[in-house]
Amino acid sequence: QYPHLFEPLDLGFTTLKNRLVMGSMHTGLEDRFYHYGKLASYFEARAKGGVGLMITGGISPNREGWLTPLGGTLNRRADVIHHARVTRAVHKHGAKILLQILHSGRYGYHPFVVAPSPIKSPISPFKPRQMSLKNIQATIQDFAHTASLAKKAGYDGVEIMGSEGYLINQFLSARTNKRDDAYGGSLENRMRFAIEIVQAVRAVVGTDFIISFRLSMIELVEDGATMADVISLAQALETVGVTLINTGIGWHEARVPTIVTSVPRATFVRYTAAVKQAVSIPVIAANRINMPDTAEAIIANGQADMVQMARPFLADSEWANKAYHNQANLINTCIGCNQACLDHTFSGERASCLVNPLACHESEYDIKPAKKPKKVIVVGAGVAGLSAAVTAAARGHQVSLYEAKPFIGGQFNMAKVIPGKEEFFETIRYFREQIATLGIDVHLNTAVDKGFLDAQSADHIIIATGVVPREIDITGRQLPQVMSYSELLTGQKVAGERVAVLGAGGIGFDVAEFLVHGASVSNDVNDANYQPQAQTAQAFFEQWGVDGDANYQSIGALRPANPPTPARQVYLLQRSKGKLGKSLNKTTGWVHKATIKQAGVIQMAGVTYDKVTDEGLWVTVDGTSQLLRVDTVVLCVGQESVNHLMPQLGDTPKADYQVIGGAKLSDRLDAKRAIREGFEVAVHL
Ligand code: MDE
Ligand code: FAD
Ligand code: SF4
Repeated sequence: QYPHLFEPLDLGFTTLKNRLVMGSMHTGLEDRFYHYGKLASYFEARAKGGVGLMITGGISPNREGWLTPLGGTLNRRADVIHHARVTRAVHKHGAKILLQILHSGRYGYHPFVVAPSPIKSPISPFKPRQMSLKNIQATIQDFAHTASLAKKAGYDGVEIMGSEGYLINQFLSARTNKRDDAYGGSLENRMRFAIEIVQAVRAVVGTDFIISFRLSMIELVEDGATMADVISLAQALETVGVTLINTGIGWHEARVPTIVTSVPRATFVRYTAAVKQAVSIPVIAANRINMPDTAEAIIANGQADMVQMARPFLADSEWANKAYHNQANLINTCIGCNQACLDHTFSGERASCLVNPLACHESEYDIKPAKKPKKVIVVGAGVAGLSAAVTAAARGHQVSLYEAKPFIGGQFNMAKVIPGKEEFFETIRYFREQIATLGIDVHLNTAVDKGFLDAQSADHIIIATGVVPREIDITGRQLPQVMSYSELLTGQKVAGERVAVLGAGGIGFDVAEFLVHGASVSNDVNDANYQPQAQTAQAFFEQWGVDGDANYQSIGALRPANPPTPARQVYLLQRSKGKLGKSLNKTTGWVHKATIKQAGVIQMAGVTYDKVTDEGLWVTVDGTSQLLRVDTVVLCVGQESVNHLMPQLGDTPKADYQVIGGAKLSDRLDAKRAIREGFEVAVHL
């Protein structure tokens, strides 16, 4: 079904078995050599899963280029042996692998940072030292040295990280390069560092070694490149012997979302397509591509020669094999949440995946078929219960799943109706397909009670009954205009024109976005055939101020933003003092904060909620009582665990009981923990 994706690509001196590239992801395992066994298992799983070409996380050519203190390097012969474990594991399965060489420049989190000019980045506390000419030459040689060691370690090539605002990008851009020597000033001078690195690398690795260059197709920062600049660089790179041009989109400090879930699928491919027109070497498209239909269309339409996906291969190591065997419906789709991957990377934790807790822990869980299949009952088909049920059934246990509602998915059914979170639907689809494939015995519309469970002859009972919205004791709660987030997001109640949202955690922000967007909940929202409607690329460009012309002449591809007119006036309130949104996730929180700011949401902190009357909501702020004239109040004030099915002290249960997900603990609940707990309980049955 995906003929273009699985057509080999002949590079002259070597052939890639298909058009799928697993993009570079810093997992945290590459920084310590005692983790290279785990790193090899992680790559091997994806090579076995059918990916043609893989790229390692960024490895610095020297100490100055570290992302974090004592980051991974490949600059001593002694390092080669560790890297060779990775390349051997990948080659066993016919895949190829490139080492990414990444010098962080001013993005490094350590005191040795350097840059073309001594200008601090807005997202790093360290001011860089300006590189001297001698330092530049030495750094070029360090790239070449690392590339030569990469060849010795068995890599099929290297990728030179020239995008995302790292050192090479800092040289390329007038934003960060204020030099007046041969490496600054004109475009030709700013390109010199990149070109000399490629030349030096090519000189040491010979002609039969892949050099991929990750090129910033759009920078999305002030003083950034135009498409004409990008094409000039692409053509110069081709001339000096680059084999593949890979796509980078935006700098880390850009204030336009580039990979989060609310970015519509394949939005940025048009820019890669423009570069492809201008060069004759293969180009790779990237960013928010997560399913085979999208990937196939990119190649079939001639927009790129290969498609890079990074997080989708974390989410499902068998992605490529499933696509090849026409089983796209069984793919565990990356939902673009960043919660267990990029958020972990930016906070120094090992990466994993929200929908696949096995990712980057392949050698630490022993998922074997059960020696003696057991009878397992799972109560609750939210993501915790689904994860437990599917993992247990995959191991050969006999699983019965009971769900009170007429559909599976629990709270994910509310998440998926938030504008920009449509991908959450894919997780429900994945579990639905797994249930069918594994033959799990599902009982919908079945709220079980203690008596029912006591009467069963199960070995294990897993309680995954989740959470319900917390109530607060406020005068006026019984009024029809006061509703829980659950009543709003399931369509039981509809908001008016002026709305106060009480509580500014993740759900409060989501609800505020739902309200300003004017989203509604359709009748077919829980049908198996429901198809969520994501934002169009055009609307996304308007909202965030991006020049959608593939041959853009706007500097950095930025234009004045034109966000949509909000559908309602919304107040977002929190009881604690300080800025709203502190609990939001690291790499996505700023997108939510920016969205509600664009929509004119009035944010108030340090608020006491007094009462709701027909006039509106009475609050006290800084000791002063005031009336917010709203016609609707939505409560997003936390959640309570539903755990009454667990045995109490004095009970003598016949089965072994376990509790997971929201039912276990509602405090700081997220799907990452819920899915992991479901997985872990089932692995150990
Ligand atoms: P923050 O709280 O968002 O910002 C801090 C303050 O700075 C202000 N700010 C700015 N002001 C002016 N102009 C700007 N451009 C600008 N940018 C930020 C903010 O407003 C804020 O001020 P305040 O509002 O509080 O007054 O920043 P943070 O420091 O908490 O974190 C920032 C992040 C790095 C998380 C971030 O910005 C990130 O979310 N950006 C998007 C990243 C992204 O999605 N990139 C694309 C894909 S990732 C990729 O391709 C490569 C990833 C490299 C990884 S892995 C390497 C490869 O293998 C490297 C991991 C590095 C570990 C150290
Ligand atoms: P639930 O989802 O609550 O599922 C419990 C299930 O058990 C329900 O289907 C319920 O009907 C069933 N049940 C209860 N009692 C019984 C019974 N007696 N018999 C049978 N069945 C029963 N998390 C993230 O990580 N990232 C996000 O971006 C995110 N966004 C969210 C946005 C919104 C709007 C909401 C509401 C939640 C969001 N979450 C997010 C939270 C995430 O959805 C929850 O963490 C997760 O769903 C909890 O899973 P669970 O299985 O423990 O519980
Ligand atoms: Fe994708 Fe979220 Fe998994 Fe990261 S954690 S790979 S974004 S699903």
